[in-house]
Amino acid sequence: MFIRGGVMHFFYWKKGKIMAQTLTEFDTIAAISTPIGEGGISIVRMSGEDAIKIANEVFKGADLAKVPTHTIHYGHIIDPDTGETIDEAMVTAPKTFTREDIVEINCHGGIVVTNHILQLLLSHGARMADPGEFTKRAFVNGRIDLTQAESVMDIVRAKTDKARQVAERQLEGGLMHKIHAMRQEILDTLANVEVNIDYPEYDADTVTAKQMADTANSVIKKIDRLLSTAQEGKILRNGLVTAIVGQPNVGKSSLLNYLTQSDKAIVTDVAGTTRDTLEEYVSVKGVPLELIDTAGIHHTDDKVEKIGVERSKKALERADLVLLLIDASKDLTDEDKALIEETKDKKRIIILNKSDLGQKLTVDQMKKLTGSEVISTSILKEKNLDELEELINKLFFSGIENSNDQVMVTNQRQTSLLNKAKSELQDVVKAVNDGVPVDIAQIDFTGAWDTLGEITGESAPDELITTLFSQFCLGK
Ligand SMILES: Nc1nc2c(ncn2[C@@H]2O[C@H](COP(=O)(O)OP(=O)(O)OP(=O)(O)O)[C@@H](O)[C@H]2O)c(=O)[nH]1
Ligand SMILES: [Mg+2]
Repeated sequence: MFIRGGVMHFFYWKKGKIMAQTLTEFDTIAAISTPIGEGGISIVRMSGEDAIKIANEVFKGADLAKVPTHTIHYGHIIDPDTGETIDEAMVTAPKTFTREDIVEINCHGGIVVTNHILQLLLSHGARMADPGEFTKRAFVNGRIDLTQAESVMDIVRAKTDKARQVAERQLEGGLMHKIHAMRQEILDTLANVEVNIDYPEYDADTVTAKQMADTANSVIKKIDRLLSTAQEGKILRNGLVTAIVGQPNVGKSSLLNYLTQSDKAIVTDVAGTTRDTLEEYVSVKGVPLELIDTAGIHHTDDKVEKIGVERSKKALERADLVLLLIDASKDLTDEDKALIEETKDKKRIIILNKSDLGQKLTVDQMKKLTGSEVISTSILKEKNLDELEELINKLFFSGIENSNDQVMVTNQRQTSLLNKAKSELQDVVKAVNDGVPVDIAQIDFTGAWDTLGEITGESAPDELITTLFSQFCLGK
């Protein structure tokens, strides 16, 4: 028996198989699930064994212990100690997401009202929930796996529709099923290996070894397919870090303002207007960008500007995509050339701006010089900007826009575990090729099975689970 996150797991033997049974012993948790502020309604949520009992003590309208599941009931929240009516409310009491009794109190949206109701629940036996604890319970109760729990967070944080779609697919279990299938493949082979180790008279060592290597290769292929989505998955989830760089006064801040449809950045004809980096999230034709407007990168003795230039360089290092602006109405300066050189290993688009003032540099010349994507624009006259957006989209999402059923790996945790499993399987293949005894090669094979299980949470360590859920927002 062991205890994990308030849950007791028992193991026992049945028909020669090890069985696990989980006994949950949960206290009742409560939190405000809607953002704190003024709004039409707010929801205070409670989950756990005593949820219905506690709710019945403060809710007058219906006996929540007797109502059918998935129904909503009108009534009042009343402080039983003072008899004071706190608010009108609609209350649901279904068995839902967490697989335990959940009560959701829909009250008027307002900081004081919601806090008062929450305090009432806490004083009647509920405990304040930790961030992500509702979702954690759904996981611990076996209602969802870790990839699905992660997708809940991704849906909440999705910055574009595409990111939401990918997360929804993960919530439906897309990634989980793929991982399960791979684990099953390994497990089936392992079962065969066990049989052969138990009956060495079959002398099936070579057959078994080959089987193990074949399965390893087959799973490696599947892992590779998933890993190939990781870069795009990361971008969808976090946004493509995009640095707008160039000499002072070329129109960087004007571009940020155009793409964000705002006037967040100060634009003037004074060179050196932007002194600090400015970050904004924006969706450009479905591509989520974390746009960074930077101070013009050039040589300066000004103390403040110098710090700004340093920050611009840091943004440049961090960038997945660089939008390098050059004033096309002037000759290329040495500082332009230095920036072209500095960004040559990055994914970039060179923007020849101020085309309305005449063009000393043509797109073709620049393409020849740099081998990069080049586009000519006038941000002031809004010329060719739609084409620029198309180009950004094309550069990153040529593959995935059409692949609606695609399962993607969306976070670093999943990616690094897939890489680990892959390397364990590669070790298996190598061991088999080197003629290492089957029971030794089997160690890495079992290791890969375990590592894949960490992705879904079947073999994830406790600390990881705690850390993961603590990143959630309160009430989720
Ligand atoms: N003619 C013309 N002017 C432009 C164009 N794009 C921007 N400008 C003007 O150029 C000036 C500088 O624009 P900003 O957007 O502040 O340039 P910046 O690169 O952010 O400048 P710093 O912050 O000083 O590095 C402003 O007066 C803009 O209106 C363009 O395409 N054509
Ligand atoms: Mg600027």
